[in-house]
Amino acid sequence: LTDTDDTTLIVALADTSAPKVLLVDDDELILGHLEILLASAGFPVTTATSAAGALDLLQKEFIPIVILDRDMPGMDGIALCRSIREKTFPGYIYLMLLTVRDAEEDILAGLEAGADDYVSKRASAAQLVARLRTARRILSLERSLKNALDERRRMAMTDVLTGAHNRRYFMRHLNQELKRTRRFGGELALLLIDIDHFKRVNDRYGHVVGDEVLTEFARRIGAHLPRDYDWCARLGGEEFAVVLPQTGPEGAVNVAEKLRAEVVAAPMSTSCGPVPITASIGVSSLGALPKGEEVTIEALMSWADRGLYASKNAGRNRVSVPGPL
Ligand code: GH3
Ligand code: MG
Ligand code: MG
Repeated sequence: LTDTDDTTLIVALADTSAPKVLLVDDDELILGHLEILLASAGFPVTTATSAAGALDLLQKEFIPIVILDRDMPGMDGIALCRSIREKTFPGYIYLMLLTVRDAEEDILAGLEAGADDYVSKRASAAQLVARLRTARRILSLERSLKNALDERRRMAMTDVLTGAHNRRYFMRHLNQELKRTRRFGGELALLLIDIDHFKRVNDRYGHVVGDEVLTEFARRIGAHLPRDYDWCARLGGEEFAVVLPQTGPEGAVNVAEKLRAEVVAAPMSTSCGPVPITASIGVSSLGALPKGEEVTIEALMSWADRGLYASKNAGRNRVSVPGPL
C-alpha cells in the first residue's frame, strides 16, 4: 500500500465498536504493515498466513470482515472466498480481496467467488480504510435487519394482550418437546386450563377488566410453574396450556392442583378492584395415553380437553385426568 498522510481521516474513522478484521496474507511484511494501519484506524485485527489458517480461525471465532490476499501458495484467495461462502457462520462475513493484479478478469473472478470488494495493493491506506467503513456500514445494516427479523419472529409467537406465548408458539414448541421425548425417552405432560364463567366477568365488569383479569391470570400461572423448562401459552380466549417436560401423570396433577389453588388464593387485582375467579384444568401425559392411541400432539390435546370437560361438568374449579372411555 502506498503511504498516505491522511492520518486525520484514519483517526476520524476510528471507532471502539469497529468489527474485527481477519487479515490473510502469506507475506508477513504486508501483514505487519496492514495490521498497524488497521489497528490505528480502530479495527481489532487477527492475522493468518494461509487460507487453511484463516479457515481454522473462522471455525473458532466469528470474524465479520476478512481481507485476503489473492495469491497465496496452496489455497489461494479466490478458493478461500469460495470456501467461506460455502460454510455457514453466525452472521455475514464481508470479504475483501487484496491483490497486486487488477485486470478485469481477476476482478470478475474474485467477485464471482463471493468477494464483496476488491482492493489493489497499490491503493492508498486512506482508500482501504474508507472501504472498510463501507464494510462496517453493510454489516451494521445486516445486524439491524437480523434483529428486526428476530423481533418479528418473537412477536409472531407472542400473545399481544398478555405477553404470554401464543397458540403458534404452543404448536411449534410442543411438537419439539414431543420429538425430544420420543428421541430421548421420558415423560411429557400437558395441562389445559380454562377460566370458569369468564363471560360473567366481562358482563359484570366490562371487557377492559376482563382483559386485565386475563393478563393477571397469565402472569400468575407463569410465575408458579415449578421448573425453568415448564412453560405456558395462551391458546385463545380464556384458555391456556401448560407444558411440563419430563413430568408423569401424578406430577402433572400435583402441578395442576397447585396452579388451581394459586388462582383462588387471591382475587385478580384490576382497575375495578379485586375480581375473584376460578379455573378448571384437564391433565394428560404421554404415559397415560390409552394403549393403541398414537402419540401425537392431537392425542395429548384431546385427552387433556376431555379432562377439562370433566372438570367443568363436575362443577368447575377442579383438576381432572380423563379416565378410560
Ligand atoms: P365456562 O366456565 O364454561 O368456561 O364459561 P365461560 O364463560 O368461561 O366460557 P365461554 O366460552 O362461554 O365464554 C368465554 C368468554 O371469554 C367469552 C368471550 O367474550 C370472552 N373472551 C374471549 N377472549 C377474550 C379477551 O381477549 N378479552 C376478554 N375480555 N374477553 C374474552
Ligand atoms: Mg501472496
Ligand atoms: Mg371458560
